[in-house]
Amino acid sequence: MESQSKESREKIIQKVLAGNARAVAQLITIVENDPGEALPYLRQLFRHAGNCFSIGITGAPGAGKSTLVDQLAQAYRKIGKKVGIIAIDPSSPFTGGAILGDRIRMQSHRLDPGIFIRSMATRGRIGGLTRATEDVLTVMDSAGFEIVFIETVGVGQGEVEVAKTADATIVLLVPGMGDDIQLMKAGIMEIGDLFVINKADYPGAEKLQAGLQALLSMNPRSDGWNPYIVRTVATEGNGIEECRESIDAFRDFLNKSGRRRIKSVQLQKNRLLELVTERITQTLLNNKEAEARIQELASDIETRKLDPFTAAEELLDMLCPDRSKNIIVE
Ligand SMILES: Nc1nc2c(ncn2[C@@H]2O[C@H](COP(=O)(O)OP(=O)(O)O)[C@@H](O)[C@H]2O)c(=O)[nH]1
Ligand SMILES: [Mg+2]
Repeated sequence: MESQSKESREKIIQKVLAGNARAVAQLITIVENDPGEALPYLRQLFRHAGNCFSIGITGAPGAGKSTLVDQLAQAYRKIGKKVGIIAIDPSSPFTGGAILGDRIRMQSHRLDPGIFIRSMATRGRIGGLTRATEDVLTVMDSAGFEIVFIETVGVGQGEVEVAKTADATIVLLVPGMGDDIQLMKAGIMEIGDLFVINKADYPGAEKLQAGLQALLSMNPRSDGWNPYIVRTVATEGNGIEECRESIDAFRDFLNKSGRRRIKSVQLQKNRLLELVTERITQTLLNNKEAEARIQELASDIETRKLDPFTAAEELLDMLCPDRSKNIIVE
């Protein structure tokens, strides 16, 4: 039984590496539904990944993210790139998957094996979604998708987190939506490597661009990159080439300046620490004795018999009894 499942696992991995869309879809489903089962796949695929450039897109609902991503995907197809799209979907558990628009989108690309679209339901769990998105990226990356777009649902903190896992982040704005004020509030300014003013057919595009330009020049970035501002009418395909070139310019900047590696190491560090935290929590919760003790400790903390800081130390001692003898000493 064990060897048989190992064999079928190996088959799926080989198919993913060969870029087989069905196998990619199959594995992503495993990643979404059962992160534990996905692990042996991800372990193997990981070393084949690292070649794709990922682009997070954030902007208010209705700003035109999906339309823009579709256009950009076509633009990259034209220059022969394989493109993946991860659409983070605000769907409720009732629809359980893609919203109608995205389903239609997926169908329109179905005949092109060079485009792979996958939507992922948030179901209210942004934290886990960041992890799942990274894993899905690993799958698409190892399957040979060279450009992967991650379309988020909005501009909240969680979306910002998801967008930050990408190599580049596009912030999409629309004239006349009071976006200029929102920008400063949400801290969105700092995450945009490229600002796209979509629906430039609406009045106020120039004014928004000028305001944005002013804001950007008042807050120069420490890495030396000056974010481009591009105006698009995504529905018409206007400005799309310029947008793609701007993405490529940022990628060149990242590579030439060495920022790509620095950024990537930072991302891997965060990821590693998150994984360790998760594993520690799991290890404790999977142990009956520890779990019971956690319950007791929580109860004692609640009645103020014990403070949470001391309790945390006790749990760490349970995991690692010889802590004081180890290299990590406070
Ligand atoms: N007038 C105009 N409408 C656009 C433009 N881009 C997108 N739209 C429309 O805006 C609506 C929302 O677009 P969508 O891509 O679904 O937005 P998302 O929610 O950000 O993904 C759709 O009806 C699009 O056809 C544009 O540049 N100009
Ligand atoms: Mg959308």
